[in-house]
Amino acid sequence: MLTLHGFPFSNYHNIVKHALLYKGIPFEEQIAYPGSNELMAVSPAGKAPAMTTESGTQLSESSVLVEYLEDAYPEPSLFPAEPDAKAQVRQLMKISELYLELPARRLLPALLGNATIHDSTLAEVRATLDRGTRCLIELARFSPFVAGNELTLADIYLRYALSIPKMAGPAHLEWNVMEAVPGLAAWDAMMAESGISKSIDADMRANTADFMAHVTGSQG
Ligand SMILES: N[C@@H](CCC(=O)N[C@@H](CS)C(=O)NCC(=O)O)C(=O)O
Repeated sequence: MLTLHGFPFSNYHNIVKHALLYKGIPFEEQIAYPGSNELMAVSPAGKAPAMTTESGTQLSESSVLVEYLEDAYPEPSLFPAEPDAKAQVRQLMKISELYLELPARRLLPALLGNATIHDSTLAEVRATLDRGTRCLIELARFSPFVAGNELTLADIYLRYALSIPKMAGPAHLEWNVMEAVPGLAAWDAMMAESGISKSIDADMRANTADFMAHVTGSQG
């Protein structure tokens, strides 16, 4: 059986877990935290998530993992068949990661601990988030899904890419992504209603204490 290595508090882990659950692929979830020997053994960069395929191949990087799932388990598909539409979904996935998730992630030390973030960093983060926001306003359709009338990987990527901006914006930037993009809040509420989202969110909440203990332990 396929194994997903990582931890349920991780938004990147949850991108892959959501795709696995949507496709109905049987998998085992192996809890492994960054910095642990378990994760280093399967992920050369030591990042979550990683995957051991049914044939025993070890892979990492969430976008690689979800593309692998599409290739190995094509139905139900999370991409449109038509090449231009498929590229537009990939474009939204990339934008979600590069211009929303990654800049906001720079504020994690302040969100998870009590680190002070320099004003110049806050300004850089905000500038990149504004870029991501402009992209979403231009590209996201919310009709009702991000790329049209079918759920795609663009929805799954955006849902979990927004986890940190949703917290970091109001807490550190006097900015709220949910208000900045018309249609985003209603789409987010719709996404949260799915059974898969609810089970992932419940697993995430259940993992919070263990993850925080791991973070505190590895810092102390
Ligand atoms: N580009 C990676 C990012 C994964 C990532 O940053 N995962 C976090 C957990 S949410 C992690 O493992 N952080 C530990 C580290 O950066 O050392 C992916 O798409 O899988």
